[in-house]
This record gives sequence, C-alpha cells and structure tokens, in this order.
Amino acid sequence: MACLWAARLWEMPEPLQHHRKITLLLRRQEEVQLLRERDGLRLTERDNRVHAHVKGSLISQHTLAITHLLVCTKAQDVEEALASVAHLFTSHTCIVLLQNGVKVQQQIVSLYQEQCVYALSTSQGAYLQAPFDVVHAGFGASYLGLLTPTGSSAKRCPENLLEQLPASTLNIHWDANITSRLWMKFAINCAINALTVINNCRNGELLQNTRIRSELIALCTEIESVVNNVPQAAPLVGLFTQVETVLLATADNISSTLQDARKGKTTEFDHFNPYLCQLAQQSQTANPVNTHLIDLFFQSLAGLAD
Ligand code: KPL
Repeated sequence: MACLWAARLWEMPEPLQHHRKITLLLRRQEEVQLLRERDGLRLTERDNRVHAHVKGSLISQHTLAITHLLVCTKAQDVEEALASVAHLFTSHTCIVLLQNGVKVQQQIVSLYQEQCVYALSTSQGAYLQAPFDVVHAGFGASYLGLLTPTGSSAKRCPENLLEQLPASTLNIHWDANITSRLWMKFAINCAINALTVINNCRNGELLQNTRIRSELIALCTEIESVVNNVPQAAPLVGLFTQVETVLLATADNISSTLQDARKGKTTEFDHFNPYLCQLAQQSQTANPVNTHLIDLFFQSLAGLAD
C-alpha cells in the first residue's frame, strides 16, 4: 500500500508538486539502498507504467519535520512506528491511518491529541511483483475522514486534505462519518477473516459450504449484538447481508489474515475477534460463538504454520 500511495502522490499534477517532498520511511538500511539503486518506484496499472522518483529514508535517522504522514503498516505496528517519528511532528502534522479495525485508531487519537488524525478506509488492491515494483490491481474506492474529535485540535485540521491526495487515481471520497464505516469494516473483518483461517479457504467458500454458512450467520448475529452495546460505536444493522455482499465481490480472494497466516507472519487478528471479546466483556454481552472461534483460530494457526 505504501508503494502504491507514494507513486500515486508522486504523479499528481502541478501545482501540488508532491514529488519533491515524498519520502518512504523505511525500517532497514538495505531497503533505502535498494530504492536508491532503482532510482525510485515502479507502478504498473494495466498497460501503463510509471517511474516515480520517490526517495527513501531510514525511519530511525529521518530528521525533517513531518507535515503529512500516511501510516501503511499493519495495525499491530502502528504505535511503535508513530513513536519512532513523533519528535518530528508539529501541531499541524496530519496523520492518516490506513489500518483495518477500530482499536488502533482510538489509541492513536488519544495518544496524539496535538495532531490531526484521519482514517482512510480503502478497497483499492495492490501487490508487489518485486521490491518497490507495485501493481495497482483492484480498482475500488477509498474514504477519508477526520478522527480527531470536534472541539479539540479539530479546529486546526485542514478540511482540504482530500485536495492534497490523489483523489482521482485512488477514487478517494470525503466521509464525514468515517467512524461508522470503520465499525462496519471491523464487524465484517470479525465475521470473515478468522473463518477463512479456520477453514483454510478462499472468501467465497464461506457461503458455499452449508455448515460454515450457518456458523457465519450465528457469528454475524453475535457481532451485531456486541457492537450495538458499545456506546462509542455506530449502530449496526443487517451485518450478514453486508458480509454476503463482500464475500460475493471477493469470492476468489484469500483474506489478508489467511495470507499472513500461510506465510507464518503476524496477523492483525488481535485487532478483530479478541478485541470484539474485550468489548463484549466491557458491556457484559455474551459472545460464546466468538470466544469458541478465537480458540479454533489459534489451533488452526498452529496447523497452518506446520
Ligand atoms: O478486508 C478483508 C481482508 O482480507 O482483510 C476482506 C473484507 C475479508 C476481503 O478479503
């Protein structure tokens, strides 16, 4: 995602001239070196190839003040990533979070009250065909909204942030109620991702198999009752119908959690069903289907890594 966004920002027309200032903040010196050798990023979109001369900087050695930060790491790495550059923030820094879930967004808003924190929810699809060589494969939509609560530093937060982003190539829209969208996406991820790992299957198979389909329906009913008992959450209705729509549209996809699990990487799972369990405990809502699913998930994970 970081490569896709950096390349799309770089190709924005003047007068924005983003290309002079875009920097990929990288964790390893080898990555900085490789990006330098390649003289930037390659972006492929159907038959169109773009060479974006984006620069890289080692995150631990970056010294320039950060005006806009697009955070593209996995949910579990966000806090550490932000802490490592927090000394470069000003009171005008805009932080844009691209992660799934609702937990990390709440944490970051409370940790960075001086800055403007936004969330961006996207269904754009991209993959790397080689390091720093990204393919923009799925053309979905992206929604951007402010998370910083009104009344605090929100007064200083630019309303025209969308104009500074590649709104046309990445199909970005302003969403004044981004929180509702994030809660719905969180509920959808709680319904789909763990079940794909437990059954080691593509998204579409959750609907095709009668046994899994009834488990999914029971899980959706439970997720709805938990989320609807969370005071700060947006009301959730018709979750199974929404989940069904997503599963039909992404039937051939392998969920992000299953992809990570198969590669033996850390998944974002803790930000989905275990967090739902925490929310259920806070409001004393029963969540037996979810609790059982969490156990099955960890058992399956051990099996997949074998
Ligand atoms: O967001 C997704 C993910 O894989 O994390 C879903 C909605 C499950 C689509 O694959």
